[in-house]
Amino acid sequence: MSAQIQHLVGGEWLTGSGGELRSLNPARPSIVVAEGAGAVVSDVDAAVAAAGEAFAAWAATPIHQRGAVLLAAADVADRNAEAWGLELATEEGKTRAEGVGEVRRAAQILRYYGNEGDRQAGEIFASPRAGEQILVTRKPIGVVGVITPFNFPIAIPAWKIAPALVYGNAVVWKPASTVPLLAMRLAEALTAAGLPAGVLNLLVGGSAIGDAIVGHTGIDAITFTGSTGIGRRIASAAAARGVPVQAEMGGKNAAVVLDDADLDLAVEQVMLGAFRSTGQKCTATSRLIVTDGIADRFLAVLAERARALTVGDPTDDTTQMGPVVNDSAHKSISTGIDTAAAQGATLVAGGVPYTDGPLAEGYFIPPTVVELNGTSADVWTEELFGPVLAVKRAGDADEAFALANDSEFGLSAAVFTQDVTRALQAVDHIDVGVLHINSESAGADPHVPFGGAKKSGLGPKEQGGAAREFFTHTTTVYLRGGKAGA
Ligand code: UN1
Repeated sequence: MSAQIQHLVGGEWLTGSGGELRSLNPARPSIVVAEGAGAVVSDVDAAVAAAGEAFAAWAATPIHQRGAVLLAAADVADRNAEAWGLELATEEGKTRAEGVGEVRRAAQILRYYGNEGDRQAGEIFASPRAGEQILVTRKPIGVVGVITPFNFPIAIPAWKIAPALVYGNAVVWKPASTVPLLAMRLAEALTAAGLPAGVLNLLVGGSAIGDAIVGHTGIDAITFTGSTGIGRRIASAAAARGVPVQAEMGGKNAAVVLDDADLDLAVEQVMLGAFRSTGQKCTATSRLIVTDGIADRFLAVLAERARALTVGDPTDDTTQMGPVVNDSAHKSISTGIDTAAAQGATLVAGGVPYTDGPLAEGYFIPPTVVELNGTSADVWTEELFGPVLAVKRAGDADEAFALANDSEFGLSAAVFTQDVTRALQAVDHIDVGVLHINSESAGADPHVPFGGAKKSGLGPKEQGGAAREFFTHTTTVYLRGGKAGA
């Protein structure tokens, strides 16, 4: 039986009055995971009003108390990790193990921000005037619009909503309409943990709801993760209203494998980077640059591993890679592979659609590796957001680093070498927000900054101490005693 989609406004769970929404199981699209009516634009007014009303009392609540709510929500998420992880796999398509891991990761993020009160420390400056000190205090911004993607249906919302809340903001949240069930689970965890009514409002719906949030005069800041096209649209609408934006957008992340790399380690990590979560991560490895001395051996082993990957229903524990999220993703990725072939790319592995059996019924794409021999192809520049890896060879490390930078994006990269000099050159030369030396391009710890360089990101970074830059503003206080001449 499918779950009922509901919206959370002012502490009440409501049935929507908009168009019918359904999240389908991408491995078996005849199965409906959650269904119900979507939100309508007037719900945005109600949600923003509820958030505005709840804001003052929440902002005035001591940060340790706000954190205690997040800590309790982390416990709820951990207690439900197995059940919600299975739902996540069923709704989004990543494997059950990854789904359970993601729910636990959301709990870890909630816990990290739950302890934020203990880390708050301010700044005091010397004053050029006698009897005065200058201090800097932090305040919440107000009502934050949160717009999240399908690919981490609980972890990305947690890493936006947890800092928003702990710093005293109220939230109006629109998740991707492909993953409403997991959004409801996070909202449930927070309400069960005692979050006051109206502090978090959840509206499930399509782009009209997102646009209404972005354009609403009661929204004081917007945090977004998703495609570059939508991110730029949000950023320009927000700029017109003078509203700050934090946008995490596309990636075309390179793995660079140099001649001296440990081949087994590099193959294993490139496989994880390219194919875990079916390549549906903004941090996934979608480009591979391999230097000539190791290229033939590396590509032979990589092709063999890619072909041997067990693709199937994500709830089956032998499955290593599930489907992509929905029909339109399946179509656009398949078209991307066909275009690559038409533009002269050579198929190294995969690339041939499944035509019968359960893999043809679901939104499955084979793990695909294509090599570009001196050709330029869209698969090198455009994010397909699926299990497709485009390969180029390089004569030496300098050329390899230059190819890694050959993208308008700059989210993450991975470099495989055992030569510390080369590793340090990579740090200097590769222009990305997140660089992994000898590990895959995806992955992010909650206590360190996350976000991209170049066209991958806009505004302050996420996670760790960086999140405070976005979710608070400062008041600089010139503090003097009140007695004349004292
Ligand atoms: C990760 O690499 O584990 O949308 C997290 C995304 C990123 C998060 C990546 N914002 O894929």
